[in-house]
Amino acid sequence: MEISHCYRRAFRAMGRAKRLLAVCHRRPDGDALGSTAAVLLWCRRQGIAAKAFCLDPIPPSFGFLPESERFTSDPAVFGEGWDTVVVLDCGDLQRIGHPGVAGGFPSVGPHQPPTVIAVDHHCTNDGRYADVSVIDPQASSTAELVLGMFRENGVTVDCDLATCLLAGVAGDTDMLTNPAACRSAFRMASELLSEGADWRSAIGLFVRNRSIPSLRLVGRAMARLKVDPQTGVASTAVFRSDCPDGSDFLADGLVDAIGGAMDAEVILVLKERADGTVSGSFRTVGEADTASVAQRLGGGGHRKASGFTVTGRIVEREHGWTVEREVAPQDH
Ligand SMILES: [Mn+2]
Repeated sequence: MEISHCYRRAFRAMGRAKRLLAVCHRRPDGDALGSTAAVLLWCRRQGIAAKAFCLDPIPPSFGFLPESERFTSDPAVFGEGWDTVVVLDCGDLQRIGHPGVAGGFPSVGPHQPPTVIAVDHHCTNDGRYADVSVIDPQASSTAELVLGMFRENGVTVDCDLATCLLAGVAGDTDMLTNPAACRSAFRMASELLSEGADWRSAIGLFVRNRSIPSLRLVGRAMARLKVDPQTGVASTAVFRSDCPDGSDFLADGLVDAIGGAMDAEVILVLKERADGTVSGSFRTVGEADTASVAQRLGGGGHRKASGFTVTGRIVEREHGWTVEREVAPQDH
């Protein structure tokens, strides 16, 4: 289906909403938060009652985003009778991180499931969880698709909306430097800047965003880098003992900090997480399709940037760090 047709269908469905819940993935990034905040802003203008759900609280550095006060991390919000749910930047419903909605969203009345709209650019998204979807893996960011939908339907992009969408495209393209930074991303950033986007907030966020403890952690992780001469995979690991405050936040974005390595085909960062799982993040500027590897491990993402979470432990080998998965005991 042509993308402009998807834009019109999704926008019509949003326009019919009386109560709209916008949902993005857990461990949110600029794209998840920016595109979700943009939908909330539009709802406010239309007089549609709206909230947003993100399982993890918005990091303080994103506090500049308009509408951030309308985000909640309380799953009870799903029970508040939404006729429309817009799922943003989620390849599948598991990415939301709340098991209660992994199979779908609660009905408004006894026989009235909400209309589910997906807006996403993950190549692993088959759109099956949505009634209406705008999915384009060629798009730099979900924010680019939200902007496309607004433009197609004549929505005026003011400076607040532009700030949200700039945070999205800047986040997913590492400020227009990574392989997702296609021509349309540059064009979009330029348009948003001329609409008055607050670029100091939206871009400053990605350059001056590490505390001293976080920099120390990055240093330790970089010192552990190992490169496999056969595959060109450079890998490293972060352990719980590296996170003195016990949170996962210090290691956020580490894979992008290492992504500048010019002598590695693929970067892999493994992290022991506070909940006992191990997560992995891949980046590449080469031809490798990291999404398919991540998908085999139950994750997903893009060809050049993807991730997964498994139960297991991190193991050091001669040429790299790997994860040894724990096999669940069989039921008898
Ligand atoms: Mn994204």
